[in-house]
Amino acid sequence: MFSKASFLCAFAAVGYASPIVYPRADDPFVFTNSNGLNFTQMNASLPNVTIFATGGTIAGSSSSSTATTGYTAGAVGILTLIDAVPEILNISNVAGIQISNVGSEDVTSALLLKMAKQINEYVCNDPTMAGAVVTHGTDVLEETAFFLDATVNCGKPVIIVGAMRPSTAISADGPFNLLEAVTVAASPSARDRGAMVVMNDRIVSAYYVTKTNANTMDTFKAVEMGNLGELISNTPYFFYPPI
Ligand code: DAS
Repeated sequence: MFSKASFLCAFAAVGYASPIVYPRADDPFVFTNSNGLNFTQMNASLPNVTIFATGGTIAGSSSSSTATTGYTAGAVGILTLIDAVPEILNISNVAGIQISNVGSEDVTSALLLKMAKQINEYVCNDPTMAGAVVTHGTDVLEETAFFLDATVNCGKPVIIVGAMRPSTAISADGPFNLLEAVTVAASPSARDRGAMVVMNDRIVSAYYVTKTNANTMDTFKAVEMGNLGELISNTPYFFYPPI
């Protein structure tokens, strides 16, 4: 594990073009950092992001590709979510932590505290980490986002993301949402803005965000100035500077 990492670091250090590695076949991890987080690649020229997976529809599964209700939430693991979006590895080195795999109706206070504690420990306190992504069920996503906004003690982006269609649906929104979430978490322009919800091309303040519709993909909205920006072709554009 470390030998591959050393190889990649040495490769980068001598100034070759940055290696992009897709270690899909037998060994999904190429690098373990000092906190014990396993990364699916380590490209020295890219920022590092940790994805905390908690479950929800983004990790949901159904026997029907057209079912957007009645599926099992929290059925698919974090590595499968990452594997579905190899484009993530052009943006960031990602480490995945499976913190739970439940529908968000089963997110407890203990689980919330665990999320905040781990994000503070593994992301805020680690100078090599750019930001955090939390994959989450949408039903209480805004409550978790608000909680993390209040309890994560650093200016690094904390992005909460979910999906309205399970991973098995035609045009599942989870993979693109996850790519956008990692992109914002890795972006310096996202610093010092508190926690944010990134879904359906929108970047929304955790303080203001609300789920407005039980079924549609454009459900997360905000009043007043809570709509912070949007992504176009996976590039984040913020409407205002951070304050
Ligand atoms: N039951 C929902 C949840 O986990 C499904 C979803 O993610 O939208 O919140």
